[in-house]
Amino acid sequence: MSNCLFCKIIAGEVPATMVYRGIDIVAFRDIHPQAPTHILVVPIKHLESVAAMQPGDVDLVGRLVATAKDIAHNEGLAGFRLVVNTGREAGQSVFHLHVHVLGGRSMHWPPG
Ligand code: DGP
Repeated sequence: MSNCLFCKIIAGEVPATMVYRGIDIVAFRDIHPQAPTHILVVPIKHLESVAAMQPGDVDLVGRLVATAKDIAHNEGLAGFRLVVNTGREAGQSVFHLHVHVLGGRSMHWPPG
């Protein structure tokens, strides 16, 4: 998508600190980290959100979670939180599906 920030990061048109680049998934550090480790795991395919998932996307979305787990391990996180904001009301601000990997501090529940 020509007007999507994360598509531009994936294409190298907007700089980001990449931590992983696979065939169909990338991961880069969040520009406004909410924890000592805050990484976004993103499919290369433009998919707006979980709400836009089709049956054919189930494998890809499952592998986003698996990649998030591997990244948390590589970052040395003892515990971590995965967040997928879906829709504006839930706090989604970039409409290209992404999994937040947050760790390196104590987390509270419920989230704000
Ligand atoms: P969400 O609010 O769930 O849609 O998360 C979007 C995240 O994207 C938010 O935590 C901040 C991050 N972000 C926004 N703009 C940029 C950018 O230009 N570069 C990077 N690396 N992250 C960004």
